[in-house]
Amino acid sequence: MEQTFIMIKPDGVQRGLVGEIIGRFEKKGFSLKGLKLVSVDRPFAEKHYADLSAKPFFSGLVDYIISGPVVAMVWEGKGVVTTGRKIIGATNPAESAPGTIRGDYAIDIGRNVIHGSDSVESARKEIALWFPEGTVSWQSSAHSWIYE
Ligand code: DAT
Ligand code: MG
Repeated sequence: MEQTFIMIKPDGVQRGLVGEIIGRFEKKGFSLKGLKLVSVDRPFAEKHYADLSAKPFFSGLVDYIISGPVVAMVWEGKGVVTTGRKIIGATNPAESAPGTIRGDYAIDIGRNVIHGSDSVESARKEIALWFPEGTVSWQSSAHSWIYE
C-alpha cells in the first residue's frame, strides 16, 4: 500500500503539536509504520531539501530544520500522499485552509510546522533517506473497518 514521509518540523515539536498532528493522521485511518524523534545535521537537511538548493530561502530553510529535533514518520494508506498534503494544507499558511494543520497552527511560510512528501516518488526517496533501517510491517486490527 502507498506510503508517505511526514516530518513535524522543530517549531511543531517546540510548540507541543506532536500529539495533535499524529492524532489527525491516526483518526483519518492511516497507519503509522515508522516514527522517531531525531536531530539532523546540515548535510542531511541539505540532502532532504536538495531540490530547493537554488532557491534564495534554502539556507534559512536548512537553518530552521536543524534548529531542534523533528519527528520523522512514515504513514501508510490508500492515497496517503495526496490526502496527507490536503491534511497539511498549502505551503504558505496564509493560504492554507482552516481545518488543515498549517491553516490551524501556522502563520509564516518559514515556520509552517510540518513536511509531507509531494509525490509517491518523493515519498520513496524520503523514506529511504530518513529510515535507512527500514520501517515496521504490521496491519491494524481496524483495517476492515476502514477499507471496504
Ligand atoms: P512544501 O513544504 O509545501 O512541500 P516546498 O517543497 O515548495 O513546500 O518548500 C519546502 C519548504 O520551504 C516549505 O515548507 C517552506 C519553505 N519555502 C517554500 N517556499 C518558500 C518561500 N517562497 N519563501 C520562504 N520559504 C519557502
Ligand atoms: Mg515539498
